[in-house]
Amino acid sequence: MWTERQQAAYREDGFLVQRGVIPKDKIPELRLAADSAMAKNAVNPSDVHVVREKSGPVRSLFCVHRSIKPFYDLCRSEPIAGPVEQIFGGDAYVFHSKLNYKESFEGTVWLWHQDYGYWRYDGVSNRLSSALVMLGPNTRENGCLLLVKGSHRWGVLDHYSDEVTTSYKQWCIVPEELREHIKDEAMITPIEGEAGDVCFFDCQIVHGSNHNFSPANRYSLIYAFAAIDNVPTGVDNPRPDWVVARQFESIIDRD
Ligand SMILES: O=C(O)CCC(=O)C(=O)O
Repeated sequence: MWTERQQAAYREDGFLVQRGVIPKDKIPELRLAADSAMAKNAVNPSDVHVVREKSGPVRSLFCVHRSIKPFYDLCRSEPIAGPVEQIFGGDAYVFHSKLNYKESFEGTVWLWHQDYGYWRYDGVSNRLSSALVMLGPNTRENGCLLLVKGSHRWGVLDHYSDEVTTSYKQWCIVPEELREHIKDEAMITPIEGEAGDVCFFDCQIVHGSNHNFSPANRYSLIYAFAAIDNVPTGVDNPRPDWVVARQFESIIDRD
């Protein structure tokens, strides 16, 4: 569980990185699950939703918490579910999950955005938060997550839908807004780390990531969590259930 100080840091900065909280002996099992899901999906894309780079390699596997047991168990384990319960002051469910994989030299960018820049159109409030679990080294060279500290307090900035930069249609912050708000490169924090490190971040924090220019594949597993009573409602054309939950099972084990 987080200390008072850690909770205050999360509220102030909009994120908190915890080092080595996933036991080292769990990592091979998680990596194996990731690799076999990607290999399986080359043949049979049935359990999870696959998004590929324009050049072919997997970019993201969505909905990995539902059908892949080690990923289901991980988001219910204390190092993840404990802080999430503290963030919301109560119970939570998985709003969506994804393995964001960046293949060596080919994995492409995530343009600057706030998750709530588009999740707000799913009929939920902003009581949403994500946990990024590193399943291998995340470095500047391989395209680690980049966060703008404190930007979760800027409100929701103007977004537009980008359909050309990568293979994935993404809501991104308009460049004028970025120039107005991010005046100095020092405001950008690269979230580098090792397998087993976890970064929790607020759904309104401004973030993105670069191309993987390195010879190493990057593995980032992201769970987006919602407070248990924050369920999607009142949307005419809901997005598919691989990206917006229709099941609201609690991640907190009360036994
Ligand atoms: O995987 C990354 O590098 C960034 C992912 C991201 O920003 C997102 O999924 O919203």
